[in-house]
Amino acid sequence: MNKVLFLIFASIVWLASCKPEETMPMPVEKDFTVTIRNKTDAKDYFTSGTTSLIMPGESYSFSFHAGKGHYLQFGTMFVQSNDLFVAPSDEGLALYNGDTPLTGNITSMLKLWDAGTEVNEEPGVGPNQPPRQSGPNTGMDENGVVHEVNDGFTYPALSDVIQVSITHDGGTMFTVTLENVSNATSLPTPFAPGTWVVHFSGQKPMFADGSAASPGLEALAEDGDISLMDGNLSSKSGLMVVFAPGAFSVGNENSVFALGQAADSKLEALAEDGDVSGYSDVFNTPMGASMPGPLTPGSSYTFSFTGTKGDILSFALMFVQSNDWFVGLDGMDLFNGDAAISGDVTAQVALYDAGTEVDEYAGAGNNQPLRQSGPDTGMDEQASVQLETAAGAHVPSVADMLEIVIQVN
Ligand SMILES: [Ca+2]
Ligand SMILES: [Ca+2]
Ligand SMILES: [Ca+2]
Repeated sequence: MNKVLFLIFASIVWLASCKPEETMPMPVEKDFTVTIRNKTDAKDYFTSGTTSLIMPGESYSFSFHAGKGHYLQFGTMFVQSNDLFVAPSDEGLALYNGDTPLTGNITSMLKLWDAGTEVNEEPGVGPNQPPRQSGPNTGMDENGVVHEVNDGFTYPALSDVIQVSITHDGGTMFTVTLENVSNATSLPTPFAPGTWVVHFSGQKPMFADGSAASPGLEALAEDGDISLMDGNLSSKSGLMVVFAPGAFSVGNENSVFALGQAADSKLEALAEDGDVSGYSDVFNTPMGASMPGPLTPGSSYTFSFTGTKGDILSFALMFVQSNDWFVGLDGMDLFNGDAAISGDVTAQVALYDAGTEVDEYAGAGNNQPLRQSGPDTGMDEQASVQLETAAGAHVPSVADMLEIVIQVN
């Protein structure tokens, strides 16, 4: 063997001896952080709507959902006037007295208000009143404040021109009926299109006694033009979206919840009352806060963990304006091959019903956390964990409520 061949041979032997042995692969392990942000806007009022023109002899009804702590305000123009309108007191009507819903004839709770925006003329005669004026916003400016009418003119008793009643239709539903009974008086008058709003204690959503009228109230009270008032109320109305502290699991199974199976007691407490005390891995303190608290509009929860290739991530957090709904992630793979998952994973998350408490209208049910008398209050449902597919049109989609991002650290 010549020297060159020997060197080649020796190299091959050496290379062969260096072939790595079969060893266990290093586990692929990463540190992750999940951020759950409530991307909704806060709402001032629960819901709002409009009423139609009501001619003498006609009536108009509207319905809405409301729970304990909700109030009703509404207003409609007394058309044979310059700027008078019929409404309850500026703080609205409490829809519950303790556990008892407001029902029956509520006409005596209404007042005839003067918006203070246009100088009053004799009712039914004035040339700047809608049936006779040349156009909207015609008449002498008053530059006053909203007050009960006391202009020296004679008006029929309010109960002789309008009758208003409210029924509680069961559950959280109410219906209000406005009836124009002014035909039998000396001053038959239409009632113009108006607005209504379901709001909270202490709010004055349409006007304040003793304060100048808003432009929206001026148009409602002078011309029955509700476009401004309705736009303002509807833009501020809606379901306040809040989530409670949640729990998560990382490993080879979802140990937070099991789709299609009855909830255990720790999931029941999480889903009905936002109580995560049954879980060891929880997230409960909004970013920037020093104490555990709810996930209100604009705030975020975050939690971190170490994941190994093959692990799945799950979590659940209560949708507070419900009886037993939660938003959950059901076992998302943390790795794709050896690559750790990162980015926006909101599309993997869904709304679930824990199946432990019968559902009421979201945001109004009196057995939901903001209104119930205590934890674990409400009718037993005895169902399994299911996707919630009939939440109601007023409940935003998960993608419109939350942004969920996973980062690899
Ligand atoms: Ca006028
Ligand atoms: Ca339920
Ligand atoms: Ca409950």
